[in-house]
Amino acid sequence: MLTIALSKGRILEQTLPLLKKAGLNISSEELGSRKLVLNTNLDDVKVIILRASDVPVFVQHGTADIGVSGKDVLLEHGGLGLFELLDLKIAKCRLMVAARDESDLNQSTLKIATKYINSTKHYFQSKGRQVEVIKLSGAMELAPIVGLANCIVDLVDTGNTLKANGLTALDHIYDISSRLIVNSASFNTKHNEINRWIARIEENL
Ligand code: PRT
Ligand code: MG
Repeated sequence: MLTIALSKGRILEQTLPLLKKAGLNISSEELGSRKLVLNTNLDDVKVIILRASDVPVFVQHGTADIGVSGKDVLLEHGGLGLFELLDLKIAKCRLMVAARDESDLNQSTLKIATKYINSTKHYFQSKGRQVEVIKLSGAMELAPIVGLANCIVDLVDTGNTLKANGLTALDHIYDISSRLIVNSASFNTKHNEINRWIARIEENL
């Protein structure tokens, strides 16, 4: 039995075509249901649907053998107990620093609102900057507007969300794409099966 963890949203949407090309299908009835454990065309493969940030947690603990996670999520998770084996080059975006304008960054101690605590601390430490990081789980764009923070660190794709909230992307931290991750114990015990899937996915990327 092989369990694959995916998150609902763009990762599910963009991973399904890759799995299909590799020979794994999920029926539209399964996808349209509210089930969190989905059957596939293969008796020995199932797919579980999780919150994006929980995918590496399930893979770390071996509840899922394989998962697909954004590099943003993996940088926060830390990668314990799992291997990152393939860049699927889907769900691409950039992790950026954004503020109303450049002058908002001229603070001796910069207040930053983000859900990406580790990446943010690491980036500003490497720049030798003193920061206070405020952890939020969403609607980061609001923080500079209401004076909770001087700037934010968030994912940017088209830039429309920043623009709609009067913010500008100022510094680029990391190029993000989704990665195929594998539980390190599963990679040993199910080596042939997992390698076969990885090869099939890779040749269709
Ligand atoms: O459960 P949760 O809500 O936390 O996650 P989710 O439901 O969004 O999960 P899912 O499966 O959709 O995947 C999220 C992953 O997609 C992230 O971890 C990234 O790796 C990747 N990704 C790629 C993005 C974006 N692009 C993106 N633009 N995730 C989020 N956004 C958000 C961003 O946070 C901002 O609010 O979109 C907004 C910006 O978009 P633009 O186009 O206006 O710039
Ligand atoms: Mg979402």
